[in-house]
Amino acid sequence: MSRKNQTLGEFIIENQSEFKYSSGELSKLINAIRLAAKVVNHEVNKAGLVDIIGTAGDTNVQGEDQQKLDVLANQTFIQTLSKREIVCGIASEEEEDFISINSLDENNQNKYVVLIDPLDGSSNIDVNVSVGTIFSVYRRITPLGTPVTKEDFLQPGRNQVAAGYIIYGTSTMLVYTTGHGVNGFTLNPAIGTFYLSHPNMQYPKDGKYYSINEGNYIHFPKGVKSYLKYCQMEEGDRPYSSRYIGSLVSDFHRNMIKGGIYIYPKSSVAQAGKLRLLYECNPMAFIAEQAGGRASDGFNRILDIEPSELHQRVPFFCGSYNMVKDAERFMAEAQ
Ligand code: P6P
Repeated sequence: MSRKNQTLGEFIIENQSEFKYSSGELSKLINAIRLAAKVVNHEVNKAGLVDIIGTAGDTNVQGEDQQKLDVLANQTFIQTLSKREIVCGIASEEEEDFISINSLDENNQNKYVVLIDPLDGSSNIDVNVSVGTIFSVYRRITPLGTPVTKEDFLQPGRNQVAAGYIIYGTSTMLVYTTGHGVNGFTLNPAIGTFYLSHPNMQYPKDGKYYSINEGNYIHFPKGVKSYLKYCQMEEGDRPYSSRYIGSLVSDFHRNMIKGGIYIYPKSSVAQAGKLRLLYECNPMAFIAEQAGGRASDGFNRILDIEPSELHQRVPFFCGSYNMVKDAERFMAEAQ
């Protein structure tokens, strides 16, 4: 049961019964995410005022310049989650390997692992464009009380028990699912409380926006080129509009509200695309499907991909169900 303007805390309590096999830990986990989101939101919103703009003078495991806020967001989510005796492991875009949280303690009964992209789109921070945090939650598959292993993280996306994102935009929102639909909560910064503003979010089956970096057009596979020409053709309800913010969370969020498709395909310069399966594509795919949308690599359902590496990349087609189906048709025809 959800009521507009319910607080996130009230919503979690009232929907606790939906969390199968959980005696409250998953609720505590979402509450920990909520707290970390408020801390990061505070830092992101004052980034222009203090010396936390710009690079931290280091690169992450991806070889990307770490922004100071990347480091801060990463540390905030890891510390907040670690302190609460809920998770036995965390994997992050900003960390080369996964982090074990007390899992060497044979009495460790913490059954969840979390994978995060602590600040996606962070290269947009210094130009004041929305950025986001993405999280994905699984139940560990190795026995409680034993050390957490990479196997606990390399699960297919269909095993997720929760996933969500925080978008630090014109307003800050927390959008998440536990497998029972998607709900969006907007932060009232004056009192630091998230309120249910978007109950039961639904991806429109069709849309008019396509989000892709057309600067890479010459490197795209034939099927993507054909689909883009279809989007731009004067016919029926087309041409569509191109909207590409360069921030996955922002493009995804707009498309989920207004209808649209986001594509980051493989190309001759990015053989597996750019986005990471475990902490970007899987959580966003879980949310998309829970909202009636669709997510694939152009051919196969994202949530059925069997992971092999922590930071592996996959091509990503995600959004309005019928638009993704159209794109997949062009990809198949080009085979
Ligand atoms: P490009 C941000 O770095 C990100 O991971 C997504 O948030 C965004 O959609 C994409 O990469 C932008 O990549 O190559 O178009 O600049």
